Amino acid sequence: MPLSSMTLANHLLQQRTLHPGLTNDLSQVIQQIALAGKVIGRELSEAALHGALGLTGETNVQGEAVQKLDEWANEIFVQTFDGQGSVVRAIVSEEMDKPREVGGHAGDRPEEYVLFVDPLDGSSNLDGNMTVGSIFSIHRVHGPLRTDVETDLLKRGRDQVAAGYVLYGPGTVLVYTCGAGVSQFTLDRGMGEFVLSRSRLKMPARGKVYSANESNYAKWPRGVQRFVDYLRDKDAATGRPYASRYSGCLVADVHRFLTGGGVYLYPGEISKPEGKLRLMYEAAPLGFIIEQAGGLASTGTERIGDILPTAVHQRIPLIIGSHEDVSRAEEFIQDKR
Ligand code: FDP
Repeated sequence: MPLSSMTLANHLLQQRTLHPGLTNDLSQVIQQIALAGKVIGRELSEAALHGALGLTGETNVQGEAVQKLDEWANEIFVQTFDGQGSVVRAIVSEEMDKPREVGGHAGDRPEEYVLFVDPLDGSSNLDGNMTVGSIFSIHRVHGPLRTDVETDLLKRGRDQVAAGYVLYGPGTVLVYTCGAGVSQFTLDRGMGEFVLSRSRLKMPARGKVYSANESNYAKWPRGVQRFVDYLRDKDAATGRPYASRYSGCLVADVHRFLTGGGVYLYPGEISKPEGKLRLMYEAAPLGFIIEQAGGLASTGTERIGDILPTAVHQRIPLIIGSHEDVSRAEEFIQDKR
């Protein structure tokens, strides 16, 4: 029996009466992303049977080893939007060096969109049959957009019109915001529809869990080390020590905290201050979601949503999660504690 009869399509229709920014065109883009998510989720569940797991032997624009499914999932997003009449004008993807113009038109609509996407986040989890996800960020553009000029595509996180992710775990889950709260949908495989499973998500102000790749401890700046030491210290009044959980998939860890509270950090390192994660299609969309649910996303010194990117594939340190936990991290990093 479905959890509710509110499908994603109906929800978007209903939300349009409450939120004028959620135009017909934007709803269409979110539904197309949901379709891509269904296709990717179905393939992931059977990938081992098709010999689709494993590496391609190539490295991506970030210098990271590309999984066959990274490339394939990217192609699914491109195909989904690459047709006459698509309101998405360009796609910026982790898996593509340059922005890809799609849609077969050139600025002839009053309003168009640019989609920033990490088609398969956490893809090193694939061989272990563990959770991965697709992260998306949508910006609206008015007037001329030169898709071959990178500066035209550099938008602040706070200017996103929608963001979200599809998580491929025991269930396939879609979470999105368009700036009026966060809603979660679960794929009902029988109906072939994403059905509302949680709405107006609000995360606890403080959690009991943190998530970080602690093998990097020795490379972190002192403030980050002191914050993690603090989380590991024993103090009953503040619920410490926090438990540690790290899945190797950013979006899965952040989803855990969206629902239960806590803090994820992938800080910069002394010799690599920019960190690992990507601003425009990882940190910014997850920051939009988390802040809509009452949490915070920061570099440690600056709100993620305030940063004006300098490149579409820019990396950024990320501390994201419950409001009090991220604020505490900022205090340590800024030497205020
Ligand atoms: P991956 O490289 O597998 O795509 O986005 C990058 C990311 O995964 C995050 O999902 C994950 O949290 C992190 O990198 C894992 O990096 P480490 O292996 O350095 O911990």
